[in-house]
Amino acid sequence: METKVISGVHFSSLPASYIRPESDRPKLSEIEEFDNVPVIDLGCEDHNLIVKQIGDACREYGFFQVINHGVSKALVDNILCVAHEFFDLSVEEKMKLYSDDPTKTMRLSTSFNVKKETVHNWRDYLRLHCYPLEKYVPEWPSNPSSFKDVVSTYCAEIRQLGLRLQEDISESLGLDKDNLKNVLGDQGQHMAVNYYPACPEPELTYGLPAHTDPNALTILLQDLQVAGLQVLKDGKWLAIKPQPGAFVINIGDQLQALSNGKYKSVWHRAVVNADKARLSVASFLCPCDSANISAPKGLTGGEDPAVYRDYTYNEYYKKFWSRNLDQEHCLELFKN
Ligand SMILES: O=C(O)CCC(=O)C(=O)O
Repeated sequence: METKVISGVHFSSLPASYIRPESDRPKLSEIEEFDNVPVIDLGCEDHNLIVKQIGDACREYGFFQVINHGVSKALVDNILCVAHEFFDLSVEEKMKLYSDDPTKTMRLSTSFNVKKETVHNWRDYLRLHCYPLEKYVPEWPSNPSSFKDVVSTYCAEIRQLGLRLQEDISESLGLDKDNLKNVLGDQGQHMAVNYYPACPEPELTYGLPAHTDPNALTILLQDLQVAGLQVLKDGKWLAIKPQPGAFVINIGDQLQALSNGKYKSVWHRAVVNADKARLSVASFLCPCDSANISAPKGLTGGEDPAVYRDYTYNEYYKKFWSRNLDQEHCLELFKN
């Protein structure tokens, strides 16, 4: 029972299987807010300025926020609304979609990788493959009835935003704008709709423990009402306050590798709270399985030898899911 969904179930105390050892707790009262998170205005007419700001943010932080990104407020409101409706369904209804098999292209699950982990995380999540839409939308939930329509429109717009950002990131590395996109191939797109119920003892557990994202680029939409995302900066965990109209953009492991370690795939985690459920929608752009991840020539050589060996994304992804989330950075296993 402890490996099944937690949303819609009443808990008066935290079950033992979620309690972290004392040395590995979020220390919520000590966390400061990150008040100079780069916010990049993608509507700015000065393209060179955008590219420079993105390069600075990727080098210094591995993440940034974007505004004026072209995804309408109505669509953002709609996806948050339909996601809340989904998690408000009865446990019986949600359990029809439950699976703990990470190879499934559509599943509702809980925690992170329940078969591998020793301590669970206070999260349920709906994981969807989203590209190409016509292949995957038919298997998505049909309850709530607007789910497929709203989520597929959102996915298409987020994909355009992600590809545009990859062009800017490519330019910021001094590469041709299509360079990274060409290496990444016909990219897959996955979504995790994360739901973190109010937690009876938030000091003792995580929604998601510290991890980096195994893909290329992540676009995160945070519930405006409830904070929970934290990133590691200079050895300190800092809270990212949700900002109206913004997406949080994370550099994933593959962009760290392709940039030859110049850009950082940032460690981040989600914490929970006692009062309110929190929701986030993470969209992941993933290299195609056969993409050969090898830093471009312009970024290696001389004083900058290749930090990582060449590998295919398929090899990396299998390795990532065969491990527990809060182990060492998976990229460490691919170092030269
Ligand atoms: O909920 C969040 O803020 C973080 C989500 C996340 O890191 C993930 O889905 O990989």
